[in-house]
Amino acid sequence: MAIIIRKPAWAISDALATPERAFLDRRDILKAWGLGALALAASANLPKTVRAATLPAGNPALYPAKQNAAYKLDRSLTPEEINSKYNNFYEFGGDKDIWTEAQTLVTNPWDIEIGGMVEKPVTIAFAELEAKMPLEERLYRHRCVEAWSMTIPWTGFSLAKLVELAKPTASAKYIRFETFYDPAMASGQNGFLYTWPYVEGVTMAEAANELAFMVTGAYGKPLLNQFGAPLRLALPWKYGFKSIKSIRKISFTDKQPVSFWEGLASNEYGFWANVNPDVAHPRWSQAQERVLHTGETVPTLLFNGYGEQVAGLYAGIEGEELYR
Ligand SMILES: Nc1nc2c(c(=O)[nH]1)N[C@H]1C(S)=C(S)[C@@H](COP(=O)(O)O)O[C@H]1N2
Ligand SMILES: [Mo]
Repeated sequence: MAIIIRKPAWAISDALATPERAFLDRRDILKAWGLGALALAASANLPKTVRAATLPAGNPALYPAKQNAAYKLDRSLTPEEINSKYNNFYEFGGDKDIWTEAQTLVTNPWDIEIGGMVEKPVTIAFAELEAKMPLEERLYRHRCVEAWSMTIPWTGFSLAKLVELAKPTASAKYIRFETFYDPAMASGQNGFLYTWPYVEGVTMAEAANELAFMVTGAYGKPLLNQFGAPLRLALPWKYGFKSIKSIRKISFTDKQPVSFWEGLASNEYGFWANVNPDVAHPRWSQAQERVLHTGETVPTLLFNGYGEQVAGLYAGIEGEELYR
């Protein structure tokens, strides 16, 4: 079987996309190659739509949740029809139209492990978490590092509430989030180019900021698979890749997590990834963005327009690495 290496337009520089240089000398990649090849062979026998008919994880009776009027937008919402068919979810492929592939994601049952530096590690069923948390709707902007943007009515609860539930110890400095790893379910996890699972992280101070939002729904309904069901993050002042989808594990740690894209190309995708129009990506300008549903090109704003809420988080931390 031919193995197709698909280089995402934005993700990897030409130099890094050369397997010999960047990947083949890394033991974990070699390991992933071995596992990936086996999983690829196995998944070739599966009909593509076989898993689509499972129950969704979210409880429709909890949606729509009451809108929190503190989170307003200066532009119109991106229609669900457009947003739900233009996604980044590399577990299902590197194209924007992976929403069909994402229907193989099984989200019920779905357990979330909360551990690391906490008083007591717990595994909680998504349904229990969703029922326990005070759900609200917020209108948020989303700015992808690829210089397109959209606006979404998310439903969820603040990350701070989850921290309260988890009871981290005083030594915790970061939260590390991890997506599922299941190459038989997610076609994109069969490749050897990426180091799965997808990982992201924030500092405890960022997690305590009211804007940091755990998302369980969108457009007044439980999350669709392609949006990262059943639970994802939304960090609207950061580039979109920080907003990790389909979270399985949440761990508290004193080590700065190395996130998925940072591990692949740290010169292009850093840990902080705060939106800043004045700091160009190594391969393109970040000064402007294309609004997905109107096609307009508009100026990008510092912290994606959320500076009032988040600029204080970075007082005393200097340098361009905050913005890539
Ligand atoms: N697990 C996982 N989370 C992810 C991604 C991904 O590929 N896998 N892509 C990120 C990127 S680059 C963006 S822009 C947003 C896209 O979210 P959307 O498809 O809901 O617009 O999800 C982010 N979270
Ligand atoms: Mo993105």
